[in-house]
Amino acid sequence: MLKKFSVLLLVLALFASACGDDDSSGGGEDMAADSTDPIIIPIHNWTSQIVGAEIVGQILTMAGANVEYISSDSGAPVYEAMCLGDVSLVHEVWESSFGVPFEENVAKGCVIDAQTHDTKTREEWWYNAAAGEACPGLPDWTALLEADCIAALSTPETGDNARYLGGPVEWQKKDPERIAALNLPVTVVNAGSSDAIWAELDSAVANGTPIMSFNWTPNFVDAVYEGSFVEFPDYEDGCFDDPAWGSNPDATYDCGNPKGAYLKIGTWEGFEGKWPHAYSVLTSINFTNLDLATMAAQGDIDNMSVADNAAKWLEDNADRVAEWVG
Ligand code: TMO
Repeated sequence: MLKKFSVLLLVLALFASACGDDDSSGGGEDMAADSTDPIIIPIHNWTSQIVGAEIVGQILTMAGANVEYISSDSGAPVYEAMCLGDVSLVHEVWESSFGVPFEENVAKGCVIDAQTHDTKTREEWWYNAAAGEACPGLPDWTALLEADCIAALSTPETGDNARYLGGPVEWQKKDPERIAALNLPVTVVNAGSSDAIWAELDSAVANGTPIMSFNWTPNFVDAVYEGSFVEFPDYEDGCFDDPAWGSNPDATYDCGNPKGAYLKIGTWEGFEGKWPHAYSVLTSINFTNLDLATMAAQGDIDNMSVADNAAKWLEDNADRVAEWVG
């Protein structure tokens, strides 16, 4: 809006001065208008992302853009689609889940590392209070080598092994690799969705049953359930790609996931050229841990609809949003 207005002013000024200057007189870059083609925003399968997609879309709409949504796999396929221009942005690139396909496509040049949020993320195995009682050595991962602990976490489905409830496969966790590298008597069962994890957590807590599952921060869990992340050997460069690193000299992934990991915005390489104003607005968006935790809690604890959740967040953060929109 503002941009259209300033374009109009400039046109009037040129007209009034009856001066034949062309674009080269300056301001040429500011003058480039955004394409009216829609900016395509993917919707993934966890609450903060779904709500944040709505918020980002509304912010870009305030900036004059047209936006469209598509449901999309959150793993490598979304970055391949972004390379083709079929998806315009991903506003929650979690390092631990998606860093590998994201960085591969950034290296190719077809995806742009456009913005790093202040949010610091962690994605890791997590256990509830009952598991902590059954496995007094936790959070240290070597507790998962103790027979009593493994027995407490085993189910008919996993036999003699402990059960680990992983996230959907598309979240690209290297759980089987880690289990092999650290020789853990653990079997992974992948949940179909984040809601499936929360449903199991809820009933395990209600029944006082030990459970070990995938979890991440920021989300709503800290506010509701008692539990902790398992502490594996600290991630360092090399753990994921150099077998010599770590306690197992023949295997990668003998460590935990990175702590304090990034959350980024990635875009299609053609984004800035096609929608320069929207790009500058998009890259001023900066979500904090509290922002993501709030979006998650409003959805997963308060059961707000996506529309109400996004509207409330936008209202509660109107000053920041106004600054981003410019
Ligand atoms: C990618 N996720 C935040 C669900 O771990």
